[in-house]
Amino acid sequence: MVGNSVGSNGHYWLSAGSLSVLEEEVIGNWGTGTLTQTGGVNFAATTLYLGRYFESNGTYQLSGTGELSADEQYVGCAEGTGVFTQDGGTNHVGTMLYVGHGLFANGTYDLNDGDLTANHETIGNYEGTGTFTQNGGSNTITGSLFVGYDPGSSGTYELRGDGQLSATREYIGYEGSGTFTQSGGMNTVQNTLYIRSETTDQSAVYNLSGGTLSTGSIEIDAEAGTAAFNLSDAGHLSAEAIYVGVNGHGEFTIGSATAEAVVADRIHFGSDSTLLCAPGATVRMAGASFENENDSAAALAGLSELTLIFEGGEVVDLFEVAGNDLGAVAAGFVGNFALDTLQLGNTDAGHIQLIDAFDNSLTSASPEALYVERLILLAGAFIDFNDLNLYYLNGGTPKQLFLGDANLDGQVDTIDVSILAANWGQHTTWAAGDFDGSGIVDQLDAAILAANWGAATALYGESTATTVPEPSCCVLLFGCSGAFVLRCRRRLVCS
Ligand SMILES: [Ca+2]
Ligand SMILES: [Ca+2]
Ligand SMILES: [Ca+2]
Repeated sequence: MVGNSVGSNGHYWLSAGSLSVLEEEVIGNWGTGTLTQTGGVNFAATTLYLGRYFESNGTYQLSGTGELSADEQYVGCAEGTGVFTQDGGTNHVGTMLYVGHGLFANGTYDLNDGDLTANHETIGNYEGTGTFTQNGGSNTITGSLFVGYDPGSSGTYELRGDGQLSATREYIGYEGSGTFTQSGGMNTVQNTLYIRSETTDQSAVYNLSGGTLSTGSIEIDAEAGTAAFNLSDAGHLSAEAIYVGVNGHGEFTIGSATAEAVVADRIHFGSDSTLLCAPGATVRMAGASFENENDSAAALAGLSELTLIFEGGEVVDLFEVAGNDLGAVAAGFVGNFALDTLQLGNTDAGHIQLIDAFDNSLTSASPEALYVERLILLAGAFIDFNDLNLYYLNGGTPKQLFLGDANLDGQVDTIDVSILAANWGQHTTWAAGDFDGSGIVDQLDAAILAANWGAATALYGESTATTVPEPSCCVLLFGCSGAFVLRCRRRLVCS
């Protein structure tokens, strides 16, 4: 025991050899204690306390080649104050590390270099206040990290520099208040990152402005209070799935165009979700579906600034359409779940199927539609409309997208035929007539064009135009083989 009684002040230096304590090891019991370890081994068989009781102060300074291990560690316990500064060495916690445990307890852990391992870590516990600041080194948690989990507790984790953190699960908030601020380093969550608030006036927030967060799922929900994920600046998010506002209110914000987000399986906006985006905000959908159960276009207003890039290759990603199908009119692009930019293709091809699995626009009875300000179809682009409508602007008047409309002028006509003929047999894109994303312009594309021949964006008030009789050139194109197409192509080229 170092700093045992009230008013006492003790200091223990360990630079070599070993210190072995078979029962509790206490630095600052009722008084003030400091242990400075620059080398050697400190083994506490049961529990290490730093600042154990009322107004006690315990400080541990670990650096160099020092090795510390204890089954449990309390940094600030029961109205005490604990400070752990690790500039090197190894700290191994068998079961649980508590930083700020108990009412009026205050715990601080600064990890600047070296390694920390634990089964679980809780920052702010049992009405205590805990702060963990990681500027470097590694923090490896085989189980869970809790930041402000218990009622009345408050926890803060700051990850900066080149710090490495990993855990199976991470809980930001829950019944207390938790804030995770990452401006650098790497946070790897094997399973799920929970950002959750269950208590009024509490908050659970993850701010990612630099470094990388790599996680399985993220779940953002507040039954009461606030739950929010904020991505900005140089932050990089890589997630299997993101669930926003499924079991309570959840807020997802992309605050800068420079931030990166890649999703591998799905983004799901629940019935009580909010999306805010800065202009240019982008999410790369690497085989991910876009799911939406929200009936408030205003709550997902961020869609109007968002670019979604589908690049899942052969995977066909589902896209929930949510807009009231008003036809190809300007009003459809305002407050109607309209997306700023839909891009198909990037590092790999983009394939999507429109679906209408949820009734998002409650005032409309008809199937819903997708409105996008800007439509970009790169190599391999494929859209299965699934009998649903997609409208776009691309800087001009509202148009409906049809298969076969190579030049994106809102209608399938002889111009599209000539484009297709001019690119026959070529490896090329939608704009050159590859409507099925196969990478080559061939009979299948001609058949698609034929099937949509005469489709045209309806003028306001009209129903969508239907197929009109095919001209002779198209009969040749679609009814026959490539030989006829070539003939037709020559004719088009020469005429
Ligand atoms: Ca829908
Ligand atoms: Ca056209
Ligand atoms: Ca093709």
